[in-house]
Amino acid sequence: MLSFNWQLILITVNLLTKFVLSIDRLDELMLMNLLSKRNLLTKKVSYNQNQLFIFGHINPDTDAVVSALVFADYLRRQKINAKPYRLGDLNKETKFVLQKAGVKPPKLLPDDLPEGTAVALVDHNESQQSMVNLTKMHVKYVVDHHKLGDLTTAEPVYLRFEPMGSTATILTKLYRENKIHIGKKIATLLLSAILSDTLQFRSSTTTNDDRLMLNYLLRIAQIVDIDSYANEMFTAKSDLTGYSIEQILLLDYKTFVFNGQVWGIGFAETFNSSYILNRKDELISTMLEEKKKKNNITGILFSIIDIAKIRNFMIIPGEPERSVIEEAFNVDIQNGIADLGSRISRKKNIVPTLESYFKLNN
Ligand SMILES: [Mn+2]
Repeated sequence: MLSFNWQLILITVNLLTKFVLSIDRLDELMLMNLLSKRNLLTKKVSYNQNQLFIFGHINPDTDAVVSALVFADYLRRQKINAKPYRLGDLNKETKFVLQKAGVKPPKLLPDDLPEGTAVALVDHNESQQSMVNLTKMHVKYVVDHHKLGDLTTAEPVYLRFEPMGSTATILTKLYRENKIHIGKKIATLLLSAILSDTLQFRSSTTTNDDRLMLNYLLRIAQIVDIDSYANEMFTAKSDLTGYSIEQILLLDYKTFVFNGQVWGIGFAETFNSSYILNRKDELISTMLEEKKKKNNITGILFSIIDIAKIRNFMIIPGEPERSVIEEAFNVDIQNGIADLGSRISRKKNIVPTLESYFKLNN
């Protein structure tokens, strides 16, 4: 009834406006204002505003998506009205994992969350890598394994940070510490995210806890051949057919602030490094375009991680990237490629080195 009355009132207001307009050339701005107010009143909200919104970083990877799904489960089991979301399209590895676990992907985060909405961040904490209006939200929880960034809160907050190989490892520990049962679906999700983030323990970010939690989860998930399961995951991730070069650049792309400069660093972890290396020239022009498009970016880098060889080939589009990478990592750059050897972790081998380089060259 109420909404029907509102409709009537709005239609009347609208007609009146048109009448007034016809006799008095009412300012166009005022009409626009009225129309936009009508939109606000009649727009249906597709979510419960009293719930907690949980999400991982933009350009989500398997750990970001899984952590949102699993942390929502963990909180719901404690009667907290939590719901998982994602901040972008799923990559092919994540699609494979969700299918294996028999879990539906989380929905895209609505872009009209009102100020003060309760949110939980998983697998990230820097505003650069989060939803657009993060600073206007009420951050209630953060579970993460990255360096601490620019996060500040107005109220006390639940924080769980540990330098583990994946956020999924920390979440597994949370379940176990609180004696919450982990079922087969959740176990499959968690172990896949551990494998994904550590590249099945090839990455130097791997800790003993990652191995312990993975072994614990394997029994629940009843996965017998972990090597072939990991290979299937990485093969799915390596399949870049159907993506444009721009999509490949942005598939696993994060921006960081060094000394007030924004730097973008894309990653592609793949069994098939030659596929991307062969398209280096296209990639470089796309990187330069991206830099022009987002005019606040000082430098842009793209690493091709060969999962089998454990090797990082970084594509250098020009200056200032060339001199920064040469000096920071003490490497030679040939044909626009810096061979960074076994430094395959962005968070452990690339970002900290750049951070200290910029600190010294302030
Ligand atoms: Mn992660």
